[in-house]
Amino acid sequence: MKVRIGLTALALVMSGPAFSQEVVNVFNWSDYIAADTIAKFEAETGIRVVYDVYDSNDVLEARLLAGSSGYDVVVPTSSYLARQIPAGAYQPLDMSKIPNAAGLDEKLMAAVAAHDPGNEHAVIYMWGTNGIGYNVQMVAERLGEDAPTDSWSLVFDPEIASQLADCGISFLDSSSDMFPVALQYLGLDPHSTDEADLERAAELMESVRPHVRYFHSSQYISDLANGETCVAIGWSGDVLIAMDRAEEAGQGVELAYTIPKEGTIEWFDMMAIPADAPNPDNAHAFINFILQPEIVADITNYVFYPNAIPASLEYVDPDIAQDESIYPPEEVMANLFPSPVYDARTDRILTRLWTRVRTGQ
Ligand code: N2P
Repeated sequence: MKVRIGLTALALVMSGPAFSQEVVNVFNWSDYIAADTIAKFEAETGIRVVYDVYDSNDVLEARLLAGSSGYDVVVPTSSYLARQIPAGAYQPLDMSKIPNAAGLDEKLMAAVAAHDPGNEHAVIYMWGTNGIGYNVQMVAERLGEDAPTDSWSLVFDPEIASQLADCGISFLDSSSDMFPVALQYLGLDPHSTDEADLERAAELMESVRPHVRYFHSSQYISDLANGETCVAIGWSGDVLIAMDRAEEAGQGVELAYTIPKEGTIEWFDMMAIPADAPNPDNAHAFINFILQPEIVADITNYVFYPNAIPASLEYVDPDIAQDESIYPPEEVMANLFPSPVYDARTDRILTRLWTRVRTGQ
């Protein structure tokens, strides 16, 4: 108890005006950090954290490429990082200032080296999958026991989606998350940049568009939890956060997360430092702090995404460590594919098609 009071007092003193010059500006995904991570960092280092959130790689990218974002640490998905590095968006990390990076899983870091050659610019923050979150009871009431909750057809087959429209379907508002899974469902290459393929994926999504209540990439957490919607294409941990909130509310909302059998995206979100970060030293300190096994385990326990520090598993809640929707088993992993890297031409096609899908015209 004494220690806790001591730290809080220290944090108060250090965040006071006398120390206000030491700052780190962090731009991270919403619902993506433990409740006490920032306070712990501030108490330990005396560096004040200015924390801002987004729910879209496209929003982050627009800020970064406009320059002078003012951010010191950002968390792009590795497939976006891949095209942002050659655009000069990031500085190489000084690994001598991130000794805890030695604890990163070598296999996972080797996998993301496909997007960041030599792992020079970024380290893994959390990773996860795209899948379907659904309300067990509402879906069963409408589709019976045969509801294809293990398949993308739940949301991409108009016959099925139309029966769920009244309880509310939501899609991620992210073309780079939606096109690959739509292509995969169609049996096409999920990484295809062929305009005809992308057109087919758009037509598929347009065919269910009348049954989709909204497109949003974070709103579905509370809506699923409250029973306001019944099905969401979403990110693994976010659906599990909804599940956790539903349980806590005790209103009898039972949710589940499914990784569709056709396969899905496995993505990695990366901590990186913008080229023009105003406080690069503090950025390195923040990244190093996060990579401590106990700290990163706290985050995993709070947001239900796996991290890439194997030594953290000892501190991860056993229910989470054994949850196959968080840590997919081998046979499911074999069905996952990395998020695609889109070039500027494909990006333009996707933006145009996505506007058409979203607006339904
Ligand atoms: C965090 C969602 C991040 C997942 N709430 C998308 N990369």
